[in-house]
Order: sequence, then structure tokens, then C-alpha cells
Amino acid sequence: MTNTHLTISNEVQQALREGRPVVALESTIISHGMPYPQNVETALRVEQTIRDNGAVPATIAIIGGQLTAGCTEEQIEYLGRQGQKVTKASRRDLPVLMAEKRDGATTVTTTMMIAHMAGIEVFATGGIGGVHRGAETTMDISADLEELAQTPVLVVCAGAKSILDLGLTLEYLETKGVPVIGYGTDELPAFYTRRSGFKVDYRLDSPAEVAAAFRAQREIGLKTGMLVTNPIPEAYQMDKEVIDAAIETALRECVQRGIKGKETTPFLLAKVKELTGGESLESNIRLVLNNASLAAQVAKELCSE
Ligand code: PSU
Ligand code: MN
Repeated sequence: MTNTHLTISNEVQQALREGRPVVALESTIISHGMPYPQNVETALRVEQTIRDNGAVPATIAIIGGQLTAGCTEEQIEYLGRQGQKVTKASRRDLPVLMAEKRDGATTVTTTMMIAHMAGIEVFATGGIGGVHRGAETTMDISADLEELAQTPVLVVCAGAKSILDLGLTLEYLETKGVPVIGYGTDELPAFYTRRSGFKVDYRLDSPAEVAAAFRAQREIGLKTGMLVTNPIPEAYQMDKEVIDAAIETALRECVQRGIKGKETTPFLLAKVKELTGGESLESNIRLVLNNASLAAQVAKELCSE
């Protein structure tokens, strides 16, 4: 049965057919994760970085109800301009968006789903969602963790922001059987900073080692994803005190304003950015580029079987 809801760009289709490396990219980072126009500039730079490293980028989104792998520059520009007006689309949003032919920006969850449907195994992003602080009462746990548990896509990220409870996020991933790899580190990176104080399961030091681990899990038919956490380059790391203070303020304001559900993460991201000015945005851009380059190298290794 062909999937009539899925549209794969010609370039991506051809690369997949010829066994060339492809890297998936999410679109919520464009619409909800960064302000315009830096979001569009970054998305295009990320695509270029993937090309420079010998792979084909596939930015993923929902366009007019179609699950789209390989957005055009115009579609990226549109998502960036629309910003928060576009639906942030997680797993539960897909049925209605498809049926009503609406647009949606894909989170880590839906990007993994669509990448997998298209036959793309590697995905680069900034940070993943996780277990929120206070989840023991709010039950706010990102669908990203469930998706990592059930969809065999390798996700390269810079760890997770400490707007989340990083310890509980790691516990949850352990329960779900998701391998968490530190790239060149034993510690989970905390997005803006290289260290979080939490140990990861395994440290791997080259794209070939990461590809070998992913290939091994594929060979025994494991359906879990794999999380590769790649620390932000030293030069772009933020001062821990500055970022921690901003996160604390953002979290307090989030509770005071009664923000809940899917608005929580975008609110916290925007608030932290507002409080730390351009510095956190620059760090954010740099770490995404760094992840794109690693993901392309891993995708290349996976193709050289
Ligand atoms: N964390 C970031 N930047 C982001 C996101 C998370 O540092 O842009 C986005 C991603 O798309 C992620 C989503 O999948 O937020 C998680 O949202 P939630 O916590 O509502 O599941
Ligand atoms: Mn949530």
C-alpha cells in the first residue's frame, strides 16, 4: 500500500534510491524555536552544512496536510514567517491536520515518524523534549521520549535544556530502552553548556563508532531510536550562572502565568532567549550547525556498508 499522505522531494527520493546519505531536519525549531529571520537563515545554513558534509538534507513539515520530507526554500521561508501561528504538530496532531489539509511544524516526535516512513535513518536537531520539572504533578513528559522508544531513527542533539528535569529524562529513556550516547563525552550535555553533571550510558568518539552501534541495533530488529548527544563547541558555550538564572526566571514566570501543555516549551524557549539576549540565540545556532555536521558524517558511514 502506498502512503498517499507522504510527499518526498525528488532530490531526497533520488538520494534514497541510490543509497546516498540523507539527514532529516525538524521544523518546529524554525517556527517555534527561533525568531524570524534568524530561524530561516539558520534552517538554510543547516541544510548547506549537511551538503558540505556530503549528505542530502530533508527538512520535514506538514504542508497542506501532506507529510513532507524535503521542504523547498519557499516552504522553509513560509514556516519561519508564520512562526507560532503554525500548528506545532506532535503525534496526536497528525490525523486532523492531514484530514483538514492544514500545515504543521514537526517536533522531534513527528519528524522521526515522517523520516521513518520516508526511509531516512538519521536526524539532526538542537534539543529534544523530555520530562519537565514538576512532572510528578503536571505529568508533562514530552512525546519525544515515547517516539525515541518506538521509532528506529538516530537523533543527534546537543542534550536537553535544563528547563527540563535532566535526571528524570535519563531515567525515562532508560526505562524505554533508548540508548543514550555521549559523543566524545561521558556526560549528558545541557544544550547551552557542555556538561550537566549526569552521566550518559556510553561514550563514542567517531561517526564510524556511532554508525556501528546503530547498525547493530538495526540488525537485530530493535525498534527503538538512538539518542546521540553532541556537546556545543567550547567556543560557543554559555556561562552556566547566566543561563541557569534565566531558566529559573522563565520557569517561575511560566507557573505564574499558568502556561500549560504544548505552549510550555515554546514559552520557556522564548523567555530564556529574551532574558539572555542574542547570546543564547548565537549558541543555539552554532550547536545546531555542529549537530548537522555530525549527523551527515554518521549518515555517510551508514551508507558505506
Ligand atoms: N527544545 C529546544 N528547542 C526546540 C524544541 C525543544 O531546545 O525547538 C522543540 C522540538 O521540536 C521538540 C519540542 O521536539 O520542542 C518538544 O516540545 P514538548 O516539550 O511540548 O514535547
Ligand atoms: Mn509537554
